[in-house]
Amino acid sequence: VKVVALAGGIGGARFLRGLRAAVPDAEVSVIVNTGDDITLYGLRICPDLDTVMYTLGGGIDEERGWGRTDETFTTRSELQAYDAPASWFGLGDRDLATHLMRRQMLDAGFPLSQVTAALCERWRPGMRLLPMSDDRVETHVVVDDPQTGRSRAIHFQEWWVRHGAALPASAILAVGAETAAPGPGVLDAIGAADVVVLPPSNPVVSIGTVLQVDGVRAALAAKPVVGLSPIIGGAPVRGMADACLAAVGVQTSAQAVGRHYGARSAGGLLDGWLVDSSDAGVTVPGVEVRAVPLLMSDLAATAAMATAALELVLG
Ligand code: FO1
Repeated sequence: VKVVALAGGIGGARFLRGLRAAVPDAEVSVIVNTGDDITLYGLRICPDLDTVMYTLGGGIDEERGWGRTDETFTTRSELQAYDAPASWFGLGDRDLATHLMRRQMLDAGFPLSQVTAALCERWRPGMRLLPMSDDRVETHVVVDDPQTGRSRAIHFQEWWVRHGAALPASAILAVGAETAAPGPGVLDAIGAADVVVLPPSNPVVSIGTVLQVDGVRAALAAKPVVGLSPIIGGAPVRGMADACLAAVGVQTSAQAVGRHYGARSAGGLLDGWLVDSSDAGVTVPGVEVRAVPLLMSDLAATAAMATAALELVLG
């Protein structure tokens, strides 16, 4: 079976580990959000690509959910001693090696997709990681500045990491998405897929950004699509998806997110929508909804979620 998954960071990465365990023989292509990417100190930081790569490759810090295991932050402390403007962002010493490699390959003229493939030769994630685009797309968040009373747009990472998504957002914009071409292999992978899975990733800044890349949404219209709710009992399982949903006027509930994605038969995306057992009773017109346990508490529980998702649309 050929599976395409769209993915963001931690939630997507953990789900993919379950998917790999559930269907080890499946050919899985992951279209990864690059809207969270940011350039700091001249380095191109790709949090979602790295989170997926490290998680599937056994190199992730399990507790934080991002960055490397056994990480140290000596370089960051040194940067803080210089009062470096971006020292709010925690780039670890081990993680820095990935970024130096990426910088060197990008400088040598390789596109992000090829750089990602090269980095994956070390991590062997067991699936194909495809950046959604080789073109630069950066998510910005429009916030009200209490000092000036004016709105201003800040990079998603500044909003998320520096401000803990606590500044109320009035809009979230994927800058560059309108002209970004899909990355090599992205549309072909969807075209060849038997099923497309939307993992329990952030529906706005992860899945929502991938969907803005030219041709992706249209390609999905021809395929069975199943999604897993990142919202359980009215709250995000992890992360601050509620702040992102509020910015686009969607309630933080499994039902509202399902309806936000919408039924494929009605111009939306979904054929199937998996919600947590505690959200049984959710309805999305035109979509088959099933309630199963959706907490990714361990690999077996996550693999069971992946199996339920595939069964919902493939039978
Ligand atoms: N998240 C944080 O909350 N604080 C950090 O300092 C931080 C650093 C970081 C470095 C590399 C990386 O790949 C991810 C990092 N993240 C950090 C996670 C990331 O900012 C977000 O969780 C994702 O962009 C949202 O999917």
